[in-house]
Amino acid sequence: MSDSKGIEKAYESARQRYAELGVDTETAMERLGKTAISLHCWQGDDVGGFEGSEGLSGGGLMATGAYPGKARTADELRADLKKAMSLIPGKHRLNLHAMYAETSGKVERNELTAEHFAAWIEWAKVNGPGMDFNGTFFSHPKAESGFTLASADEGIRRFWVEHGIACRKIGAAMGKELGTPCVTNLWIPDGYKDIPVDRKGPREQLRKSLDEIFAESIDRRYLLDSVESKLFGIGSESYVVGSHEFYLGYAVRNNILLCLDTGHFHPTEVVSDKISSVLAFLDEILLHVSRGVRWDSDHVVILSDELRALACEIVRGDYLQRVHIGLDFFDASINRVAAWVIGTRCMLKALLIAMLEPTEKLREFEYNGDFTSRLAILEELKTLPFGAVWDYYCRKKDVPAGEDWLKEVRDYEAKVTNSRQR
Ligand code: RNT
Ligand code: ZN
Repeated sequence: MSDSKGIEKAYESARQRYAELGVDTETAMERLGKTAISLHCWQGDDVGGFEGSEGLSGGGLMATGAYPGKARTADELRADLKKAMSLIPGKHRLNLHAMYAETSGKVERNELTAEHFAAWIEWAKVNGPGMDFNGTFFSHPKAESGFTLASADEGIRRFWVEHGIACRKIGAAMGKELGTPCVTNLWIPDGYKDIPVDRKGPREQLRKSLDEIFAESIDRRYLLDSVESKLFGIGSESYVVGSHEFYLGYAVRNNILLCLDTGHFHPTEVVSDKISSVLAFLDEILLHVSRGVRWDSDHVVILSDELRALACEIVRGDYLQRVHIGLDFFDASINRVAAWVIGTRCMLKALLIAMLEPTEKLREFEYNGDFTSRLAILEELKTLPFGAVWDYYCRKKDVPAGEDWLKEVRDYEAKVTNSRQR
């Protein structure tokens, strides 16, 4: 990567180039600096958690690969996250799963409290502007039947309802403690591998369970509830109880957040086109930005056309306050710290590119029916020097520009993660 002088020089010429189109690069960088991404803890240990079990099981989720050095303890995971965050410009949130509780001895999931996350909350006070949270409705003996909140077994259903209630209390405590609402997301794996006869029954069960979980109203300054849909999973190919229509309806009726995971739709469907539709009826949404390759494979997010389209929709619609951007991928085949850094930097790059767009100008073309200019300028924008603005932004935020971050990950690997034995 070039030295500071080179970065400044490149930035200066990029600044002028964007100014020609009426775009102020300084305003774009300022806006980007105010945008927090929620970094998911589970990339650091392949969705393992600290409950002492064999790790990820059931729920149709799969982390493939055996790259050495994964975090084995909460302290290691926090250290890895801190390293990743030090290579990402800006201040970002921490997204935790219930199975990352730190308990001395076994505590059942329906008995978890905020105390079991005290160390994480303390960490977030120092390292980030806030926390988000998720109930863990998989990797558990009571989820082995494939059904949790939609279970016809009252004991099982009740257990998971209690877990959901516990998670909302934990989320509220996190939000209160950190002074920023904790988006607490609920995703369940419930569904059938093969064609069911009764599609209605489990959905009625799920609705009843959700009503019980969300019965207590909690101050939105502390907690924002969200529900995540899915089209299919491994082992639930034919029927998923919590489908898109189900949760969209539930979220609209109950005025809670809907979580759109970019890997949870048919491969020809795109979440970028759903944002302005669902936000016509919902106050806020949560995104799980992921990358499915042929299926919901949760590959590391890259700067794809769809990622750019997603960022454009958020920025063009002026939705930055209403769309909570969380990441959801887990790749065990590459360095896990690098995975966080790559995915998060790509998300930020996509947002920066969107913020560097002369949107008003493009809108005018569109309103006036000048689709020729619209297409022409959109294509010209693709080769504008946003990379120079990005490098300058990274330097400004005291993190490595260009590929320089990789050397730091390699150093960390040699000094820290390589010495970890499984
Ligand atoms: C599963 C959902 C869910 C999980 C995480 C670990 O398909 O995407 O969000 O990936 O909660
Ligand atoms: Zn998700």
